[in-house]
Amino acid sequence: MDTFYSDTHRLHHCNAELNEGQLMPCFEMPSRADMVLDRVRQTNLGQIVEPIDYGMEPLKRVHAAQYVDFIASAWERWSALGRSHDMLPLAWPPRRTAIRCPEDIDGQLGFFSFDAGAPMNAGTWQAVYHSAQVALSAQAAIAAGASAAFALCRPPGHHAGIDYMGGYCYLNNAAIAAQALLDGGASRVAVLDVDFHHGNGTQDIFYDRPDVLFASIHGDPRHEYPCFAGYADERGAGSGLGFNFNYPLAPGSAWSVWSQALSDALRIIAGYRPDALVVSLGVDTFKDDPISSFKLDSNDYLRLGEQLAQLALPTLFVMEGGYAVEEIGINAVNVLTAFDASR
Ligand code: OKP
Ligand code: ZN
Repeated sequence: MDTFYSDTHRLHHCNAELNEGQLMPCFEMPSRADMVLDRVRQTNLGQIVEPIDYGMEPLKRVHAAQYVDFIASAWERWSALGRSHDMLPLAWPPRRTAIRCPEDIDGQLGFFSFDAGAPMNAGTWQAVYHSAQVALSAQAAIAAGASAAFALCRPPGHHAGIDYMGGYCYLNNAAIAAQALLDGGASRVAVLDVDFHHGNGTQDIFYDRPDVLFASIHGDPRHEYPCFAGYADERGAGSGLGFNFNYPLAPGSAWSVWSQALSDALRIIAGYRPDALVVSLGVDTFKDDPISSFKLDSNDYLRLGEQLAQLALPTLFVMEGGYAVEEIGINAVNVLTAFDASR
């Protein structure tokens, strides 16, 4: 399969994030994408393709226009205040608040985020914009008849909701691509999120809709980030009720447990009869991931690729998390090579 990739991701590189109460260097760093791209080259997975620019419109099909416009112009406003350090939110509205959008940048950063986990620097908007274009371009290959494509997105996207950023995510690349598939004529699209963390943003975007089925296998929110979503009883709302499936698993889960959730999710997806599958491909389920607690090993990703291929659906892989930088390429590309080999 072909890999869609843009060097623009390098422009997004921030200094610090909070982890376990300490400021630490950002785990979500440019070398992550470099390692995956190196592995794509080593394994001859397919061509490496530059994205086409589809503009802002497809981004605003899933995100609120005022949110997209905010992140697009935030750095300019920040630097106009003489600030050249990373941009971070300061405050969020608590329960029982009549939420109004403040006017200054500090207040608006809180208004358009759910945590302080999505810092921005001077190049962040360019990087996130092109990350979404990478997903859209890979999507276009699927729409044009390719059986699979790999969107090597960075930054990731699955924590970004309709009108908020958080957890290293700004624009929801997988959701933008899923919506583009529908806009291109698909009737139903399934999104399977295998990142260690619950895809709360993707869930938010499609929660009340039956045309996108969302399934996520992740660390139990009672113990794991993003802490407030990902419970099994979140099943959708309104006409979307019954089209959202969460598989929260205990910290420390290995392939034996994880693969049972996968089998169930694949059964549900097959029964939905989607026109295409979007896989939010995080490999932070790896045993040596520095911020996660699952115990998959590198060979398990081959099994994952084989099982996904059994669905025999046009499949768009969208890169999400994975912070064991030395192994991120091997693990992510194992899914893709095994997928290609077994269909
Ligand atoms: C983004 B993606 C746990 C800290 C969690 C934020 C993680 C964001 C993950 N000690 N910090 O889903 O890979
Ligand atoms: Zn993750």
